[in-house]
Amino acid sequence: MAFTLINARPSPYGRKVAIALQEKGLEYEVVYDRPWNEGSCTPDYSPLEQLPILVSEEGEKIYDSPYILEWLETRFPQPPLLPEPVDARLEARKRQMLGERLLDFAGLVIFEAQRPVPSEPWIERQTRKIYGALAELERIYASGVRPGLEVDLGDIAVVTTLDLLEFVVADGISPDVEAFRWRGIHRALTALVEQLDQRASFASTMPQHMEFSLAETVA
Ligand SMILES: N[C@@H](CCC(=O)N[C@@H](CS)C(=O)NCC(=O)O)C(=O)O
Repeated sequence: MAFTLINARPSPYGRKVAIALQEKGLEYEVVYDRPWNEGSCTPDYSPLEQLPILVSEEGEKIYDSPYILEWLETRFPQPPLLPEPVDARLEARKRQMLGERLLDFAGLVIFEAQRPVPSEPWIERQTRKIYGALAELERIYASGVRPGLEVDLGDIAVVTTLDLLEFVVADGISPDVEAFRWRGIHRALTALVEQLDQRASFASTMPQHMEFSLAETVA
């Protein structure tokens, strides 16, 4: 079965899906779109008007990255990206949730910074959550609870988010936000990223530059 993944080159949400597809040995082609700009094809595929969207060979349109990951895990359980035992499964899900919410809060800060007059209290509020999520993920990974799988959905969500925090600053999408820094500060997270980014599914899907204007979306 060949899938089509509608994605944007820098998107950490789409990267999670691409990694899961590769880990499961599923064939896919990528169509790149700019969901923020006029002429985007994204609204044709999702009422939520957001990437990523996975289109099956039969034409089923699957959207929202946590749901796409759930869909893939349910339809293609082998090789598993979640451990079978209930406690380990919930633990991996917790890391996935923390990685995904961390990304959401970073997104709020990035978009707020694009506004003509950013709200400092709003940025401070989201920044506290970013520090909190990073500290909690560091605590979890440093405690060595990671289960037997080589990679799981928790790892995928956490590593794609951490890479994105660096990428948005390096690519000029975001100002240099102190709260986005984690490499060398959180040692367990640094070791995790250094290890997994060498894996083929991660190395081949690193975020890449794409021309678009976020400022236009909030002006
Ligand atoms: N909860 C969604 C968020 C996806 C998301 O924010 N995608 C961005 C591209 S990276 C997008 O399509 N933004 C357009 C918009 O929100 O209008 C998911 O996990 O798939």
